[in-house]
Amino acid sequence: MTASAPASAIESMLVENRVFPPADAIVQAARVSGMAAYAALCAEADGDFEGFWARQARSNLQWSRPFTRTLDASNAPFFQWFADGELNASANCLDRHVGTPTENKTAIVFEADDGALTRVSYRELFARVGQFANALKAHGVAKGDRVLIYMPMSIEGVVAMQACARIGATHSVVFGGFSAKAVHERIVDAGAVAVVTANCQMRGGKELPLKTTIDEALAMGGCDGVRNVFVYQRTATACAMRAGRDKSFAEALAGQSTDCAALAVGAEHPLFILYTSGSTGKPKGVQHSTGGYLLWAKMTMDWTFDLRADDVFWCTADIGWITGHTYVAYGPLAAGATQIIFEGVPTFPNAGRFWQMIERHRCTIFYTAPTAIRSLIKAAEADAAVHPARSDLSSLRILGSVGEPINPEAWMWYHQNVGGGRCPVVDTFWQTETGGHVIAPLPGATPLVPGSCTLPLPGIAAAVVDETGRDMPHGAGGILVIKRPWPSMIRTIWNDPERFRKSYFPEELRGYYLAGDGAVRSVDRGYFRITGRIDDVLNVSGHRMGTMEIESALVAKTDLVAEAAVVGRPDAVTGEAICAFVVLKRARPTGEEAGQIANELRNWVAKEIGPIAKPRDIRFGDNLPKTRSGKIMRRLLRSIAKGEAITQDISTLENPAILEQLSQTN
Ligand code: 6R9
Repeated sequence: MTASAPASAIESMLVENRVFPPADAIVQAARVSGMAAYAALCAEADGDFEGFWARQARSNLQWSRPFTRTLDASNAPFFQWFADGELNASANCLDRHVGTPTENKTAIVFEADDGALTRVSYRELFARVGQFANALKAHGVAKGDRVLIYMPMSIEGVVAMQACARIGATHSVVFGGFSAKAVHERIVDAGAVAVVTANCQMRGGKELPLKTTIDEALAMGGCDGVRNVFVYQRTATACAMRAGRDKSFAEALAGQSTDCAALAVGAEHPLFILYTSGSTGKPKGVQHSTGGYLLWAKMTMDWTFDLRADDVFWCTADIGWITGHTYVAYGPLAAGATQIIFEGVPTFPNAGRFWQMIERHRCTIFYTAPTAIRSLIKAAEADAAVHPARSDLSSLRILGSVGEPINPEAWMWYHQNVGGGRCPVVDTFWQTETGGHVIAPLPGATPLVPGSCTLPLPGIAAAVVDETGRDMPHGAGGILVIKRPWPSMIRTIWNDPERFRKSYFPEELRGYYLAGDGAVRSVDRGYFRITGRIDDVLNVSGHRMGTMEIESALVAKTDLVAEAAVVGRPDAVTGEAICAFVVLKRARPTGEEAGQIANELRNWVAKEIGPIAKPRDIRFGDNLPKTRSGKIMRRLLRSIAKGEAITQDISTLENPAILEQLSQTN
């Protein structure tokens, strides 16, 4: 762990003096109106922490049984919130709107890859979720069971998640880009009893199979617990169906009533497990609660996005990631919003797709990742026909960014070219583990500074500290922590409470939550700027990838690979790019042969983890730079990957000649 931010980041922080205060009209109409209102909420949370959260929980959620206790810290860091209260997450997303004027409102506008549209109202969604929930029950899925969901972006994917929540089953959604091996690992770790998948997903005009991946995963052994596989027929293309185990949606839903009473569960009941990358080779099953998680999903919709009844909200994240959980599957529904769900990719049929969709649906709140913005900037610069200026974006009122730091240049482009200079850009910092936004501006209050996620939301005790937990002065880089628990925080790592404690609450940090990122606060405003991960986690296109996971995948190719080390290097579009240094069991290849083997290894990693984990660069060496005690010197590899001269101290390096060899491109 390093406690210092890169000098360049601090420097640009100190010179960033563009400030964009919210326009008066926006402030006046906002839910949290002006900085005084923000400060008042912070003061309320500070002064009466439990009272603040209890009031929010009572006013934002419908409880089947009211809670009497707000926070139970007796078994810290295994905090419990609203523990004796009971509620149902799906009831809080659907039933609460049925019988109100919202029931006829469009809940989801689904735009398929080919542009076809499907709309469902809250009442229709309520019925579809009820029917799917009954089908799950009829197949023996019960409260506490785990259901693995491997679905395309679709109304059906959200229905599957909501149906699990409705009957108290815990879902674990796996992103459709993960391989059979990765799916298998998650099925086994979660102990899933059922899988919900589709024959395929449509992306960029192509059919990508999903069900075959599930078949492969289930054939790997250890999945005997999986009794049912529900298959959504996305297209007419047939897929193999195993009798007794596999059912099409049509078959499973036939004859099922659309009425399914939502099961009230304890507030701490695990709503879902979502696997994410950590510093070791094994992904972590981040476990979230029902009450605390949903509370923050709803509250941040209202606060960060200043949601209004007539908004058309669009979060482009896949339901396989946390952003797609909180800001597609739960938050917008809990808040009664109309949202857009998009099946395809931003570049099909052309790179103007997002802008055309904003125009088509009169989208008002648009939430996407810096990687997407940067790649669309590139595309717009190369081809004026896909520039946002070609679309009518006047419906937009708020823009959001998530997943990685947004560089000020991309922020400015987004603000000007997409937001027409009038829409606040909310740069939202959060993580799978935080459940929802933790550091983010409020659009009707916070003056914006490009490249900064600004200030913690009320109730979130974020701080920058040194390695012993002491506060760092503003302007000095350090470790990002959250000093007090909050309702939507991770509850544990599934099957591994010890890893949970060690990863997030290390002893030397005084019980603070360790985010795993570095941060620095500006001298003038105390604004946070995230300087990147301080552990062995990379952020590639906003997706978290563990370097150890990729290394394990590479060395699993035992006929070829002797040793591998993976580092990240900065990339203008994807944020970071994956670079692998590989020692083969045969002579170091060069030229064409090196290219061939590199491709073979890339495809291997795609099979082991998924295409998103494919290394961009692969360099072969006779060895890796190591200390005399045998430790790989990753900081040297990072310099080589960047193509920069090595200026670091190499006195402990055992084999200095290797640096020269690895620096040559091969
Ligand atoms: C929501 C999500 C979490 C990691 C996090 C950090 C990076 C996310 C960011 C950001 C700078 C932002 N990150 N949002 N860095 N500014 N606005 O992305 O969750 O996939 O778990 O990734 O992403 O490094 O630690 P997750």
